[in-house]
Amino acid sequence: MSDDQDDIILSELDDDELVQQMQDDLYDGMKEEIEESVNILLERGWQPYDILTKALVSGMTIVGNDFRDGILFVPEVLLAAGAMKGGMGILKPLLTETGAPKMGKMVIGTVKGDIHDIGKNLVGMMMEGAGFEIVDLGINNPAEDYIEALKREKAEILGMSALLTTTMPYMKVVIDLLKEQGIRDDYIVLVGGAPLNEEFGRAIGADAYCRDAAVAVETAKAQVARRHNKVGGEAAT
Ligand code: B1M
Repeated sequence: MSDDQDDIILSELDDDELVQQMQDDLYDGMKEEIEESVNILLERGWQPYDILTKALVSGMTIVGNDFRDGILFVPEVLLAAGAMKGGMGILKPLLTETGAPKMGKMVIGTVKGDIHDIGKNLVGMMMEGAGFEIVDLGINNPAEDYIEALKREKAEILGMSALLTTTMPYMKVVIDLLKEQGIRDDYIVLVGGAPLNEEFGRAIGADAYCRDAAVAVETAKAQVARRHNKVGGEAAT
C-alpha cells in the first residue's frame, strides 16, 4: 500500500471516483474502506441495490477476471470476498427491510463440493427484500440436506447455486433424487451461478435458470403466482 493511497480521504471523492476507489479497495481486500465507502454512498442517497451492483459486484468481476488470468490467487481472492461481505453486511438490512406480505419460502444453498457463497447470499438477501422467507443452508450441500430442509421447512422453492463447472452437474443429482422420491413437482426449482445458462437449467430439469439475483426474484414471483393460479384453477374445477 503506497502512502498516496493512505492519504485518500474517501468522503472527499466524488461519486465516480469513490466507486472506482471501491473497486480498487475490493481488489486489495480492504474491508474497512469498503464499509466506509458503502456508508458514504448511503449518506449521499444511493439506493442499496445500486451500491451492490455498481460498486461491489462490478468490483468482484474484476477480481474474478484476474483470478482467472492467474494475476490473483486464492488468499487475495479470499480477502476480496471478505471485503465484499463487509459491504454486503451493511446493505443486507436495507435490502431486506420490507413490509411486503410473505411471498413464499425458499430453501437455498450452494451444492456439494462448492464453497462459493457470495452470489447465493446476494440472492437470499434480494429474495428476503422481496418478501420471501429464506432458509439458507450455506455451502457444500449434499442432495439429502436440501430435501430434508424442503420437507422440514415446508418450503415451496428450492434454490441451488454452483460456481464451478465441476459442481454444477450436482444440481441434477438433487433434482433426480426429488424425482426418485416422487416429490419433484411439489417444488419450484431455481438454479443459478456464473457457469450456468438457460439450456443447462432446462437439461437438468430445473424450472428456471436465474442469471442474477434480480432475475431470481422476478422468476420466483412469476413461478409462485403461476403455481397458485394453477392450484386455484384446479380447486375450482
Ligand atoms: Co473461485 N472460482 N475457486 N473462489 N471464484 C471462480 C468461480 C472462477 C470462475 C474463477 C476463474 O477462474 N475466473 C473459477 C471456476 C472455473 C470453472 O469452474 N470453470 C474458480 C475456481 C477455479 C476456484 C477454485 C477451484 C480455485 C482453487 O482452489 N484452485 C476454488 C474452488 C473451491 C470450491 O468451491 N471447492 C475457488 C475458491 C474461491 C475462493 C474461496 C477463493 C472464493 C470464494 C469465497 C466465497 O464465496 N466465500 C472464490 C471467488 C470469490 C471466486 C470469484 C472470483 C468470484 C465469485 C463471486 O463471488 N462472484 C469467481 C470468478 C467469477 O465468478 N467471475 C471464482 C460475485 C457474485 C455476486 O456473483 O457468484 O456469479 P455470482 O452470483 C450471481 C449469479 O451467478 C447469480 O446471482 C448472483 C448475484 O447476481 N446466482 C444465482 C448465483 N447463485 C445463484 C443461485 C440462484 C439464483 C441465482 O438460485 C436461485
